[in-house]
Amino acid sequence: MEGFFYALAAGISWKVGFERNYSFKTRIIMKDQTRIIHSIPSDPLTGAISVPIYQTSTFVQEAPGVNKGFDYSRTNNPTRQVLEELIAVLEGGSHGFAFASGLAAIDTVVKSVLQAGDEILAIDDIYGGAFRLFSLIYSKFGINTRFVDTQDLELLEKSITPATKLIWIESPTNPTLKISDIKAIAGIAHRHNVLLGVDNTFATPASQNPLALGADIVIHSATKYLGGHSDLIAGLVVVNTPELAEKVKFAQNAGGNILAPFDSWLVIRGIETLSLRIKQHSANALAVAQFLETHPKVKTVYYPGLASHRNHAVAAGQQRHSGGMVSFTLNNDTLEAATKLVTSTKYFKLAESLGGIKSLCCHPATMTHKSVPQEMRYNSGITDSLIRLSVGLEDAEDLIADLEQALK
Ligand code: P1T
Repeated sequence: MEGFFYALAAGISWKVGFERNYSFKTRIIMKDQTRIIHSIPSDPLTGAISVPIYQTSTFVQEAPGVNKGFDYSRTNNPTRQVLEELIAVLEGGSHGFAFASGLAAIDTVVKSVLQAGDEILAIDDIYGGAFRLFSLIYSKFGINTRFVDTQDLELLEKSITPATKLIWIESPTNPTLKISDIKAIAGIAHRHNVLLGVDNTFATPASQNPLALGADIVIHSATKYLGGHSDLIAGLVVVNTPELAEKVKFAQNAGGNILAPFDSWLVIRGIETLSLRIKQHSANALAVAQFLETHPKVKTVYYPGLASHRNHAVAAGQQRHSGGMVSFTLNNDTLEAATKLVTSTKYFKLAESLGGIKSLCCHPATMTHKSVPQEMRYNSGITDSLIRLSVGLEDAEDLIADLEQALK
């Protein structure tokens, strides 16, 4: 994918003395992988090609308030700053922020922009942990959430009330891969003076840039594709106005849910290969989805790259790759049949999480989405036999053979 890009404007702001310098914006054209790799700066002090890990809690000051741009690592840390500037560049936003987990990122956004009496309108098919946070925690503080199918734009607009201050979507969703029209929803949100937040975890910035489609806030569980190797927990937020950035920065520092220097470094390293991995995850997932679609024991396959997907055209319009996640149900729509399958695969390891090199499978009804009430689960398509695959980077033929033997 070729795109315009403001040359390293944020990416190499990490200069001697760590001053921020956004003054040299040059509009050049780069392809995705070049853009990603060269948004990661080498160390201006030593020339180290790998970003140094500043494993320090505090920074020596010359006099009170006179420092090199850093005073305490909760407030800011040079390694975390590189990651924050990097994700801002990749998402085309003005400011990025790194957190201890994806849920910490969502939590900080909500605390930044909402207050008691406000309401969130969230997509009905949503990661179980986000559902739990929205419905069981914020309700204690006077912030209510209603869940609607945001694929239906008319329904979404009708559901907005004067209290609605934030529309929250995932696209694709976890786990039934629903696709919402981000541009259209941004239009609706802004007509009603509501912010739009997009959880871009499944698509990643290598495939989709919600801010360019009109969203106000993007979050990531960087635990997944950005980290890419199933070896860390992290979350990221990107906004594109100084006003929102100030609010998120304040809440990040006040709440202290920050990402540690070593984990920031791991995410940076993961991002180096993001574009390459997303291409291969997508190619493998398409092959797996096409195989499942023709299998007699499979009832429905959910994958945005299939022409049979309800919003295949919308996905093609806003994503550059279809992604590595595939979900499917069985004709024998029972917990027993699903359990048998997810315990019979050899390469698809049964585990929560997704987005790593190794393929994973998961049974949302009893694992990641256990906290979603059964009726809501059924309504959003999470039936008893729904199985979610995080298609990894093994050879697609082996993954298909693995599913074939497990389906037997
Ligand atoms: O696990 P954490 O880094 O806190 O991220 C939470 C989160 C947020 N958004 C989406 C779309 C997610 O999928 C997740 C985490 N999901 C899993 C752990 C899972 O297996 O689905």
